[in-house]
Amino acid sequence: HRNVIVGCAQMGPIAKADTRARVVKRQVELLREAKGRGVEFVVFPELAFTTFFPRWLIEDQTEIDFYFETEMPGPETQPLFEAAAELGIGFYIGYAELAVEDGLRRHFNTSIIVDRTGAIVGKYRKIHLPGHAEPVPGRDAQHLEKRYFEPGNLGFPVWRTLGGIAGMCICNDRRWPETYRVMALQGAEIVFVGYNTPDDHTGVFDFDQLTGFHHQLSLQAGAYQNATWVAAAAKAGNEEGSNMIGLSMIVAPSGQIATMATTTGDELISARCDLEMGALYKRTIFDFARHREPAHYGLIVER
Ligand code: ING
Repeated sequence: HRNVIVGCAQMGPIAKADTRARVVKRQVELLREAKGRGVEFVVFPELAFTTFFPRWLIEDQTEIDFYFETEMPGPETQPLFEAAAELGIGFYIGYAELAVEDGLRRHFNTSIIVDRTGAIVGKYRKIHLPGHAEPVPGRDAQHLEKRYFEPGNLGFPVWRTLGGIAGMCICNDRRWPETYRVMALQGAEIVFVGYNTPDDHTGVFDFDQLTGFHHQLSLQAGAYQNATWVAAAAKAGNEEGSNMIGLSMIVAPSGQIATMATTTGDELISARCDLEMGALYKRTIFDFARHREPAHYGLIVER
């Protein structure tokens, strides 16, 4: 057994007016609760320092860039890293990244893994951006991630940490089987994911009423079909008039739900994750080397 106590720090709404300092205070509270429960690693949501701003059409680039971090940690986010290191807890957190590369200002929807000493172990940039680049007429809430972010350029890496192999992704990525498979082919034993999932994505009720089901289905299928743990943390609740689902959860390689949030506010869930659990699945039903036939899968990468 290689047991790790993992927590998901679900966060309730972050208002447009909320300062990063106030948000970080809530995150530190969740870390302290995690310490009390013996948690060794905490998953925070996607875009965890600000409100989910892609719900709005924002024309002024300066106003857009207000939601981005130019350094990580920066002065306002450093207290989170300090508290985590003081408590000896590692964490995943998502944020809007403004990176200057080759003189170009580049905007990514990013997540990082930070170890228990406060050092950044790895970075991921969201590859599957949902929604649109232009506002959809007639919608009060938009979904403009394709307007504000570029697709990630770092692939789906995995890292040795927590005594095992961990990967990460962000929100919409969790709906695409390729996401988990690419990490599982690299040996991932646990995948961390943060999300902001409004319950009116299409405005078609028969679709939107299944938002929670589709969220659970995506995580449980991804975990089982790739024999990996999945630990997912929501930014939830009614945020600036937009209702976002909670249902943060930790899913075992069996596809079973080990624990699930029962509120749509700040809530810590935790579970003992045996990173060895996937091994039996990978020796039997999902022994990739013995059972997969990549020669027949070409269409997946050709189109
Ligand atoms: N949000 C949502 C997600 O993929 C969405 C978009 C909402 C898709 C509801 C389908 C249904 O979970 C982000 N940020 O990707």
